[in-house]
Formats: sequence, C-alpha cells, structure tokens
Amino acid sequence: MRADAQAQPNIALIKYWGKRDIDENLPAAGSLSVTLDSLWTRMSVEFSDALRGDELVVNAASDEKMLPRISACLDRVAGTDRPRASIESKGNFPIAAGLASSASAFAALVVAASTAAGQESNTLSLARIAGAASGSAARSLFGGFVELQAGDTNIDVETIAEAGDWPLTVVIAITEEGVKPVGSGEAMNRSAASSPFYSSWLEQQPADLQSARDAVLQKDFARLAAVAEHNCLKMHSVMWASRPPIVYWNIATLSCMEAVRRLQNEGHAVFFTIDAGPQLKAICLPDEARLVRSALDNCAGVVRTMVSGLGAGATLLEST
Ligand code: 2P0
Repeated sequence: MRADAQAQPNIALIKYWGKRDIDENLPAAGSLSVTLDSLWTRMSVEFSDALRGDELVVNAASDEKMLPRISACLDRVAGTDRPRASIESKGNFPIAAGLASSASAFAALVVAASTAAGQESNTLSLARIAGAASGSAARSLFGGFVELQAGDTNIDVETIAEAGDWPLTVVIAITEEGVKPVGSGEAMNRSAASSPFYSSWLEQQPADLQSARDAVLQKDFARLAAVAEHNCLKMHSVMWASRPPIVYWNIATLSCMEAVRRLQNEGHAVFFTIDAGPQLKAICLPDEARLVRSALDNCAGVVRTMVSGLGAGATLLEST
C-alpha cells in the first residue's frame, strides 16, 4: 500500500507550448526533450482507509495549494473510489522556477501511486496519466532523448536515443530561485488566445521536431543547436507578443545568452535553451562543461549553477 519512486526533470529542446484540449490537458504539438540525471524528485505514496482526506507534504512542509492537482492525478491512477493517500515529496532543486519540477513530481507520483495501488502499468499508460496532470511530466517517464507526439485524442511518448548513446551535459544557470510570476499552463493558454504568432508557431513544430530528431539520431550537434535555439526563441517570441505579455527572462538570463554566444563564436560546442522561468540551460559536449560552467558563473546576476548529465526515466525505489 506504500511505494516510493524517483524521477528527474526534463529539458525540452523542441518545446511544448499550447494545448489542443485544455480539459484533457492534451498538447497541441509534439516536443522533444532530454531527461536529466542529477536533479531529482522523490515521491512517496501511501493509501490508507484510516485517512479522512489526502495529505501532501513537500520538502517537509504541508502543501495545500498543490494538493488538488495531486489528488486529481491519483484519481486517474487508482479511480475516484480509491482510499485516501498520504503523499510526501522531496527534491534537490527549486520548485516552480522554470526547472520542470512539475515534470519530475508527476512522473514520480504516477509510478509510486500505481505501485501502491497494486497495479502493473506500462510506462506509456503512466506517461499519459502524468501528462494529463502536467504536459511535460509525460516525458520524464522516459530516459535519454524523448519524443512526445501529440495525437487528436492521446499522446505517444518514447525514448529515441538512450542517455548513453550521446552523453551531453546540461549546465543550468539559476538567476532567480523564486516562484515564477505566471504558471506555464495559464501562460500557454494566454499565448493561444492572444498572440498573433501562435498559429505560425504550431505550423512550424512538425518541421522543427523532425530536424531535431534527425540531429539526435545522427549526433549532429551543430544541427541540434541551431534548431533548438530557434525553437526556444520562437516560443518566447510567442509569449512576448501575447496580451498582456509574458516575459520570463531577466537581465541575467540575457547575460547568460551572450556568454553562450561568445563561446559559440570561439568554436565551442554549446547552445542554450530557456523555459517558463528566468534560468538558462546550456547544453554542451561533456568536454566543454567546465568552461561553460565557469562562463555562466561569471555572468552578473547568476545565483549559482548546477550541472547534470542525461539520465533515466522515472523509477520505482521501494514498495511495501
Ligand atoms: C516544455 N514547458 O516543453 C515547456 C517549455 C515550459 C516551457 O512544459 O500546463 O508544467 O502543466 O501541462 O508541463 C511547462 O509546462 O504545463 C512546460 P501544464 P507544464 O517543457
């Protein structure tokens, strides 16, 4: 009746930004990401008839705000007539700051909850349940390079290359530890409703996805860098042109972009991506990681940096 699972966040190189169906939380287009290995969220789920309601503790503090989304996800895993659950979550990186904490949280949650409910579920069906709670969470069920395809009524998710096939390094520059001003779900719905660039963004997603997929399969770093940066900047352009505008960057985010550009101009294999928050993620070949980290550490406004390789999908740690 109790199970613990761990998942790592993922960083999208081709972004998910926009929903086909808000109620079912179905993405409007596909996306492609890398799953990390050194950032993690651990979730423990225990079902008990003795509880009067679900209880959630995040990093040792009770969390009422997140609880309804967690409860709804547990209902999808174990049915609405399930026993109430005690859920405990721990992580080693900032929450709701554009570091995909909801991806690793819901990926770990569905693995822990399905095991605690005595189910033997396959990874794709768990990814679909996690995706209904948080679109990007579907990708954290899988390791390495992960592609999500958006169908009319469902998603498909798979690893297209293992972490060990092409071991890239991700250097994360944290420029602000606080919670982001606008949640990504609300921000993407605002983009869809008001940005004049939204329809072109969606139209171009299949071509970007194909280009990134080919680059990964051919281990063509320059091609992946070009399409991933372009895709990231298009997503932020959609946001900037929304009404009211959505600007997640701060001055340090831009300093980090400039630092990456300088390294590129010197011939180093590195590119950047930025999500729904002010942190910059630099993706590089492992040999370049020390140099990239030191360049980002030296940018004004960078609070700290974190380094991660690519890792596995969500895994069960323990069950009793
Ligand atoms: C991504 N992001 O592909 C994109 C890029 C942020 C920027 O997926 O509304 O928390 O819960 O489905 O998964 C973050 O959005 O959104 C996200 P919901 P989610 O990683």
